[in-house]
Amino acid sequence: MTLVATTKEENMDIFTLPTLPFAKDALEPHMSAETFDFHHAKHHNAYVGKANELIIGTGLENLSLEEIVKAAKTKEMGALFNNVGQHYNHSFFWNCLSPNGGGIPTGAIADKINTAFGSFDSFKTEFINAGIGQFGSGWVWLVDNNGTLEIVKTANADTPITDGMKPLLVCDVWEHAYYIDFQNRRPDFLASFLDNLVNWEFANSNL
Ligand code: MN3
Repeated sequence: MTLVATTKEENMDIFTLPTLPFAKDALEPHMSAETFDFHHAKHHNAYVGKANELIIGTGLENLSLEEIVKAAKTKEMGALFNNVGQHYNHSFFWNCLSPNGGGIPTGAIADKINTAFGSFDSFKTEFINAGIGQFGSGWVWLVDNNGTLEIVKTANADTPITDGMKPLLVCDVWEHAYYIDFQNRRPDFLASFLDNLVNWEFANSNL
């Protein structure tokens, strides 16, 4: 067997897997290091790798990630959209988690949530129910839709940025997000996300 030196040039990738903004065991026991070994290092990494293959020759290579997501949707480039959409959504999601997160929001988002949903408890119920109600794989979001805060759910790789909404917060409700820690108990995962993990500081920074 002969080992052949690779001619593949390094550092040519358009997309790179972002480093987690915390240690992979920092969210335990609510989200385990094993979950991150699969969810970040395998699932997200696979979307990044596939996106790097599919972007070649599209003419979109020099756009920003958000612009590529929108262009792939408009041009109905389904395979590229699925992978760049998932790259965008996951990159956003990691920032929505914090070892010091969870509980009642503070800052400007707290007021906006009270205005839009009546109370934090109503928001919480509506967010969890939207996550439970997303049939199959997808995402539940808190968005700014033309100045009004709304909860929206998207299927598979879909993302509210293609509908002109500004994401403030997201929770991944694909099974791979919670199966290791919660098995089939998606409602418990969503409640734990809001009680223990949600990064309100990041949500505030997106306003
Ligand atoms: Mn995921």
